[in-house]
Amino acid sequence: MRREELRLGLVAYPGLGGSGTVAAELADRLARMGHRVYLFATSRPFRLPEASPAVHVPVDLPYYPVFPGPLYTLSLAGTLEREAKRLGLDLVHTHYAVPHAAAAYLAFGEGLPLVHTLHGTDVSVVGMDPAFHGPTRRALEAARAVTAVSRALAQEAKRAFGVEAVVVPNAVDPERFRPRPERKRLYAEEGEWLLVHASNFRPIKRVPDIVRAFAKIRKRLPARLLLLGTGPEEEEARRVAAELGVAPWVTFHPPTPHPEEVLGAADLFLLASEEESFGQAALEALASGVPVVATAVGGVAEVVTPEVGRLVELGDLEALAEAALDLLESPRLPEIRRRAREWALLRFHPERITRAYLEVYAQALG
Ligand code: GMT
Repeated sequence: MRREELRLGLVAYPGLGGSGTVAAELADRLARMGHRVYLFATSRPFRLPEASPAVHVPVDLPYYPVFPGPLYTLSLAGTLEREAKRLGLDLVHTHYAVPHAAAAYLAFGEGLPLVHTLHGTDVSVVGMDPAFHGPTRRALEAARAVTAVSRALAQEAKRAFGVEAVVVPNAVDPERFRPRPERKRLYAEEGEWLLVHASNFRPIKRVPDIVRAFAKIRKRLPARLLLLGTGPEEEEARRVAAELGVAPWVTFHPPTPHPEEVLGAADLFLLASEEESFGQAALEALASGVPVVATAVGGVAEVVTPEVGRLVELGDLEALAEAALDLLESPRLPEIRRRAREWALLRFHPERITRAYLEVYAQALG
C-alpha cells in the first residue's frame, strides 16, 4: 500500500441519502489522516462535518433554454476533468453509480484510476433502467475497482452488470453514535418507550407502515414514535397517524446533520423498507446501543443479526409490532443494547473500513 499522501476526488450526492453520508464521512476521515480530499457535489454535503479538512468542490447544474433540463452528468464530467488536472488527483472514487460512474468514465476514460462504490438502487432500480444500464455497465467494466456495501448488493451487481464488486461495508463513528439516555426526556414523556425511524421518506422506506405497526405497539405499551427526516411520504405518514388515532404520540423531527443526538436517546429503531442494500441508519442505531427491528430485505441481515435485533417479512406489520414488543419487554434488553453497540464497533469501525478503502485504492493505483 502506498504510504504517502494521496490526492483523492470523491463524488457524491449531497442530500439526505445514505450514499452521501457514507461518502462525506469517508472523505472527512481520509482528509483527517492527511490525504488531500476533494468532494465533488452540487452543494456542500449535508453530513460533511463543518470543520472537516475535506474540501467541497461545487458542481454546477447548468441550464440553457435549448436543454430539456440541467445537464448534471456532463457538468460533473467537465468539472472532474478540469479539476483533476488542476488539483493533480491520483484517483477518483464515485459513490452511487448513476450517473457518477458514467460521468467519471466520460471525463477520464481509462486515463485516471477510477473506483466506484455501489449503494443500492443504483443497481436494483435506476441502474436497471434501459436508459442508464448500458453506459453504467461500460463505466463499471472499465473501472480499476468496484465496491459494494454488502454481500447481497455485490451479488445483485454481478447479476445486473456482470461486475465483481469487492464488499466494503459502511462505517459508523462510535464517538458520535453512542448511547445518550440523558436526552430521552427531550423526546418522550416519563415512562414512555421511544421508538425511532430515520430516513428520506421515499416510498421504498414504507414510513406509513411504520406508523401502522406503531399503532399496534401503542395498544400494548406506552410508547412514542419519532420519525426523523422528511421526504415524499411525510404527508401520507401524517395522514395514517391521524386516521389510526396515534397522531399525539408520533413526532415528526426535521432532518438534522446530528442524528446521533436523537438516535442515542431511543429504545428501539424501526425499519420497514421494501429494499435496503445495507441500512446505514440501522447501523447508526446499533452503534448508539439501540436494537433494531427491520424487514429482512437485501443486505439488512448483514447488519442486523439475531443478537442485536429482529428481522421480519416485508409487509408483515403484525410481526413487526410483535418483534418490537418482544424486544422491549425482554428482560435481556440491557444486554441486547450492549451487544448492539459492541457488534457495530467490532464489524463497522471507521478505522477498519477506511483501511479497506485504502487497500482498494492501493490496488487501483498499483
Ligand atoms: O440506493 C438508494 O436508494 C440510495 C442510497 C442513498 O443514497 O440513500 O441508499 C443506499 O445506500 C445506503 C448507504 O450505503 C444504504 O444504507 C441503503 O441501504 C441503500 N438503500 C437502498 O438499498 C434502498
